[in-house]
Amino acid sequence: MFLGLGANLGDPLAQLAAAVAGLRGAVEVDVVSSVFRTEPVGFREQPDFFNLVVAGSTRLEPGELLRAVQEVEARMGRVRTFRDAPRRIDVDVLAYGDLVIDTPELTVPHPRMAARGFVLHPLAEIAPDWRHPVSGKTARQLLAGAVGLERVERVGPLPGQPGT
Ligand code: PH2
Ligand code: MG
Ligand code: MG
Repeated sequence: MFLGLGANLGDPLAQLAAAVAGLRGAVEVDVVSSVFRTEPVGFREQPDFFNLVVAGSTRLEPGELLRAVQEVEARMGRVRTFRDAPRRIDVDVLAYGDLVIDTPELTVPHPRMAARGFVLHPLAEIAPDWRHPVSGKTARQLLAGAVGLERVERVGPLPGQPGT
């Protein structure tokens, strides 16, 4: 299972670290990617984001996992205003094994992940051979084939995490 994390308000690196810590319990975190500084996609008049991807496993069903990550967001003071608004923390379920889910609450794999550098760069770093269950393409292939991605710059390991 892969989660995508992002933050662009407050102290993004500290919030990413706090969110990864906050996931433990719900999620067994196996690998944390480097942090990438990324240009905002969608609503562009906002600060750069800091993004990373977590690989892990969980005993929670997908819907339960979604609620667990939303609880982490809420505990960290996420305020929902408008779509793509700046935020202290965002935790998205990117993929859950080979499952393909499309319900009003949750779409897995994340419908826009193959077009987002802020997902593909960290994902290809930690799981280059992971295959998208719908397209059959690996993370490495998705990244190589994506055109017109936003600006993405690797910052380094998340503070407090072993380096990658
Ligand atoms: N998240 C969004 C919209 N746009 N852009 C970047 N660079 N990083 C994000 O995490 C991000 C975004 C909606 O969740
Ligand atoms: Mg998001
Ligand atoms: Mg989200």
